[in-house]
Amino acid sequence: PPTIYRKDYAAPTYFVDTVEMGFDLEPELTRVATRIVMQRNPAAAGRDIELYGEELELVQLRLNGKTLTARDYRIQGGILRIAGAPAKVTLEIETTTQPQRNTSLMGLYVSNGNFFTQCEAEGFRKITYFPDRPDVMGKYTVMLRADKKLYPVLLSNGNLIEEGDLPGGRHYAKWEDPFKKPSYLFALVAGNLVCQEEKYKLQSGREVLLQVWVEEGNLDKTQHAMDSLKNSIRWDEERFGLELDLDRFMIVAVGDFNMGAMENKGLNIFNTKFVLANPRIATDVDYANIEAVVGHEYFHNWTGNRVTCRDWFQLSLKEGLTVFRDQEFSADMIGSDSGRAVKRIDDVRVLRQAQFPEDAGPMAHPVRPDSFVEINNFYTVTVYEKGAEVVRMYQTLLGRDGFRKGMDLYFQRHDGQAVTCDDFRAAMADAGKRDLKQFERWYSQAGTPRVAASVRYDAKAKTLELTLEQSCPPTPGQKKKLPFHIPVAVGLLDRKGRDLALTLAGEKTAKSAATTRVLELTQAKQSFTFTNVAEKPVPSILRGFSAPVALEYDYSDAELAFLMAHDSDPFNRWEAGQRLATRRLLSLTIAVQAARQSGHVVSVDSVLNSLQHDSALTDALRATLNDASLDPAFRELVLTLPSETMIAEQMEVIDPQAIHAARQFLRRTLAKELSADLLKAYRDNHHGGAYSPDAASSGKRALKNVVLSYLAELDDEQAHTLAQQQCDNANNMTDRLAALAALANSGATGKRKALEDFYSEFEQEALVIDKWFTLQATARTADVETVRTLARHPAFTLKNPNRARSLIFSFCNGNPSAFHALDGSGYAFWAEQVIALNGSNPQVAARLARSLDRWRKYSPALQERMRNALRQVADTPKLSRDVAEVITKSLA
Ligand code: BAL
Ligand code: ZN
Repeated sequence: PPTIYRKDYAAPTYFVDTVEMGFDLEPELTRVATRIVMQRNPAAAGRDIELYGEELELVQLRLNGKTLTARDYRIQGGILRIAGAPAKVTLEIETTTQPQRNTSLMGLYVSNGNFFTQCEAEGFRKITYFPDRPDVMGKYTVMLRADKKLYPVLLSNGNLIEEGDLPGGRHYAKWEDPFKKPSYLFALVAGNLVCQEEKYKLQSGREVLLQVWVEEGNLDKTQHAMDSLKNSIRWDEERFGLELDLDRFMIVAVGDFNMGAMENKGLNIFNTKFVLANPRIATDVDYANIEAVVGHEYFHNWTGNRVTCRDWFQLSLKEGLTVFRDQEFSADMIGSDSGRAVKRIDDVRVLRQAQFPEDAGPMAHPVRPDSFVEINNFYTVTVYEKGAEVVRMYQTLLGRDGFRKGMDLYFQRHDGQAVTCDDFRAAMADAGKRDLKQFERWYSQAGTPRVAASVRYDAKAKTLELTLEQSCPPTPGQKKKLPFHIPVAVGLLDRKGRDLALTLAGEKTAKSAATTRVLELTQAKQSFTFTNVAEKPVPSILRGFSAPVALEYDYSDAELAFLMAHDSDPFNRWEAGQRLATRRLLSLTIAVQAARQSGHVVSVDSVLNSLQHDSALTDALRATLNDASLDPAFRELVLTLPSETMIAEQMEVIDPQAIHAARQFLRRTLAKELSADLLKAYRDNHHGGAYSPDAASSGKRALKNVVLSYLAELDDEQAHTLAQQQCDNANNMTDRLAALAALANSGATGKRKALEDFYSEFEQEALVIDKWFTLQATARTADVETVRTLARHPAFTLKNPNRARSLIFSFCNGNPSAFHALDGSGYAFWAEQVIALNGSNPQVAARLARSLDRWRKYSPALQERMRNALRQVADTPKLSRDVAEVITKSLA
């Protein structure tokens, strides 16, 4: 399949004014009649009309009233071209599609008997022939016709302008979207659905109708999504002055969905996972995710819909920006400073866990990619999460008010347009009167920059010189990197752990100088001198994670423990603990490897136990655990050791089993050493009473449940009893699931029964059964045979993306020591699943295909087995473009 390059961008040959569509909805064969009024782009005179179409039956094509025959157009490589058309054109196109047979979940498809669409990025071309590209925007009127009994609800974008009955038990609804939009924002829903609705008054006084549509039986799970929607509307008014521009805003939940949700204009379609919640079925994390995703899709109404992308290389223009907005929304909804910090740490954890590895692997790409084979493969953590970090850096550099001015200017300039990342950067630079030329490299260069920091204290001169040196490893197609423009937030702590007031050389000493300064690193190597530094301080660098870089600084264990105890910046306080734990985990991993190599007959544990005891980490964790002045949610984060994936990223050659053994050993050791403190923390944070998902309550539950997971490491009667009691008495899914996980990872006698009871109780709740599969796929005792057995369970199906993710993805990505079994059985299983998914749903298949993309980081023996599995997939006939791109790049 061909590669598409950003540099080849050409404006469309024709622009669209209006689009009228008529759908006769039938699951087997849906007829779509489309009338498009178009005008030639004056800059593209003499060029063909270009319409994209995939898997369509073309029934009829008329141009300005005249039926075209096969001689009047060409269809090649998914593009229908008409040469010699006049400047003003009305095209009438009749196509048919087969929604029931559409397992790709792109275009028009059927899920549980209802019709849904997904058009981003290039799904509209599976509905009709169309200039299906984001820089072609038109005004849509849509007529839906369907059987009234089977499909009583007919929805599309914008406003309902007409509805009524038709002969033969059918009915119709006509929708008109007052705003012009690109085709990727088109949507329709038809089916047997019910809604929770509310009138909501905007700040301007205008009243709008909000609806959350679900299948009957789920109406008791919509309140949180509705609340989140109202909060989102209010937040965007307050923080960015952006008002909902429609009279009606709808969210529809669907059980079969490739992504999390989709921001179709006025008709957001959501994966049920990000809509449905009540205490019985949803965890605290689910509640938080629903709020974030509802916010995210709503915020797209301005950042994405009103101002959209010129081409798909600019995807981060809307995604990075909208993720940043949803992160800020969630942080503001928590409200407290400590809550904001917890949210920040969570977001950075995701970035490091998923994006840093992507940046270091064969699929590494810039936030604004230069090329792709299949755009679906570029809905990545780099475009989304690193993109959000790039947007956050504007705010760090310009300040909150400066950033707002930049946003205002962006909308002033580009409302109603399809634009580029450069346009956004220009708005920020112009509004802030800043030179942001070099900042462009965050968009064009892939890879995670390293920043190495060192300090020199001059006691006599009372100065501290901080030297920052940046570099960026090579990535595919980019050998050499130029320096980035990096905001580095810095603080200095005195001996007592207090922040020093900071003055840079050349500045006048202010009485109340700031204690955190944002230094701008723009050169490969740069030094900054702080004056009036009375004693040698401990530096706190990259506060709040002010840039998406890997910071290297040679802290001693004592300094890290000191920062853990004192840093006023909660992010760096947490970070110090993570550094300390990583250090310990890496040395334990090496010890495991050494023990293995020396052919020790004794257990690995006894070798580790004989290592010199290092109490720095234990003492620091104990202090944090017992510090009641700290937010429980923050304490939970500190107590959570870096994941196996995070440790793997620190190793030259990844050894999944050694990492696992080391981490488990450390968890067990900590559980033993801290058992009394853990038990106390469990009791202090264990409350009965009604469930509420608010940040304070969920923080307590998080702390209690991480404590339970430590206690469960002891695998003794006390731990089993605690877990069993919590499992039996829980009044919410967070506590229930945490207890079940503790049991499942233990030798408790009640473990089998607890899993069976859970299944029978929630058999009808698909989202809970997903959790049941995930829990077992990631359990410590799980191996590939466990997962194969579960895959034969009657409730398992590869056809439903959530279910496939719950078992297969969870095992391949979330259980590294079992997945990377030395005999290669995990890889053989992976290949089977990728191949099976490739036939039904290429987009989901390609996601799974990425589980092996870091294969070169493993031992030669594992590499060989992974390469074989990759080749097996590569050699599969009829490989989709999606999977082929991932596999080709992995093997390159
Ligand atoms: N635009 C695709 C789904 C999302 O990012 O909201
Ligand atoms: Zn988005």
